[in-house]
Amino acid sequence: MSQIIEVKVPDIGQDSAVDVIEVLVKAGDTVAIDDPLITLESDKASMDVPSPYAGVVQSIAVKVGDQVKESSVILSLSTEDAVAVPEIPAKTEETKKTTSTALKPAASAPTATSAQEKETTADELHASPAVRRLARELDLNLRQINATGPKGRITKEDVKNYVHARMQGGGGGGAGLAIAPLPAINFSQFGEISTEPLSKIKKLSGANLHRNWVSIPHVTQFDEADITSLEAFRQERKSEVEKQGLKLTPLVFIMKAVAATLKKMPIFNSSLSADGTSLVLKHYIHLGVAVDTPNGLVVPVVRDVDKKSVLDLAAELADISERARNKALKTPEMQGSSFSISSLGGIGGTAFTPIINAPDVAILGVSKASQKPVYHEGTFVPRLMLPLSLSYDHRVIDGADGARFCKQLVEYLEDIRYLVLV
Ligand code: CAO
Repeated sequence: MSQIIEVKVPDIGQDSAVDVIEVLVKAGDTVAIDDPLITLESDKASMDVPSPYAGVVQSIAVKVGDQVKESSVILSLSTEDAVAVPEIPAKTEETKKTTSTALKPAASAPTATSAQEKETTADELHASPAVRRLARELDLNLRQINATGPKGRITKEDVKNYVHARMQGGGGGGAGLAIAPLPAINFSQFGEISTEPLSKIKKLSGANLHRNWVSIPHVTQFDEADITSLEAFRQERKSEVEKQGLKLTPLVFIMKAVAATLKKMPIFNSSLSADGTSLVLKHYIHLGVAVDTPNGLVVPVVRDVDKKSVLDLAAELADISERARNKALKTPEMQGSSFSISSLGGIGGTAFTPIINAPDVAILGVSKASQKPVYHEGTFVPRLMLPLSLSYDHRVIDGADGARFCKQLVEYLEDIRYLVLV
């Protein structure tokens, strides 16, 4: 008959509370006797607490950051035959500071484990015995794994992320390139540190950005557009548009001008086929617009930009950026872009090199417009100049076309009346 049993912290060889630094199981997991449940850490050592029973985890009573002592409840387990095994001591990983009296040694840890742990400890890597075991089973070198746990500790999640990145062709080795992996460094040796996990968005976009950066030969073309008259028009219309609850920023005009330029130069609105032998030209203009959110960068897509008015675009931009920041975008809303724009113009900067949002073949970076002296008919006149940075895939687009695209875009921005002719 099954029964519910509370699993408690065993004798850890000290009276003071220690930190829970990793919870290795979740409700619903099936565990065998001796499977590690949580990892504890004192000032001097870390240790896994193994399961004294086989069963299914019902609920977890601790979380990372909690402090526990001997007899604190860790979790409840439903077991079929709750034959109590003699208390299994926590398995210790000695750290640099460990003294012989610190914590109870790992009675059941095999000698090979201890030898391996000593070797990596000497290299200042921090990982629980369970994580070390997992890395050994997968034949991974802990030194290549990025540590995100407290005090520079490599967690089980770090090992999983590393394997995931390797399977996608990224990770420590650099997408099949002969690049030396970054060493794992224990930064606490240089001063106080704290560690925060990356947000889910950052982990996802990071992997994509890395892939795009190393796999696409980027060239960035810089240019600037005189938007003095565009800005005068925008200021003129701004308050009236605001009465309709809309915000008229330079970006919506830039989107229209980009759409018109893409119509003239459709190669910028294409994707390279998967085998790299042909171009897929898109007969729609869907623009990905990078939005800065507290959780990281997201790129929602504004569809059919060429068919929408500036006011439609202002409304849609406000809606998607608001929903992006509230994590309310649906996955299809972030798919299908044919070209992207990353605007840092509301923040500042004079130029930057945006990373292409594959499978697009180009992305436009927009920086902050500023007043500059421009030489005109024998004299310097103040003009509002908008810096543009176009990154393109050099496998698809030649340098001359990169320069032509910018020239055309500048022409549209300098006299937006042309946009009505497109
Ligand atoms: N030059 C000068 N001023 C500019 C400008 C530019 N290029 N672009 C915007 N501004 C002004 C706007 O007019 C507005 O001022 P007013 O209220 O006085 O008109 C102010 O800057 C703020 O604009 P905004 O940023 O709120 O609006 P936007 O339409 O320009 O941009 C959005 C919307 C969602 C793109 C933006 O908020 C954003 O998230 N940008 C960051 C994108 C990003 O992170 N890119 C990097 C990706 S790579 O890591």
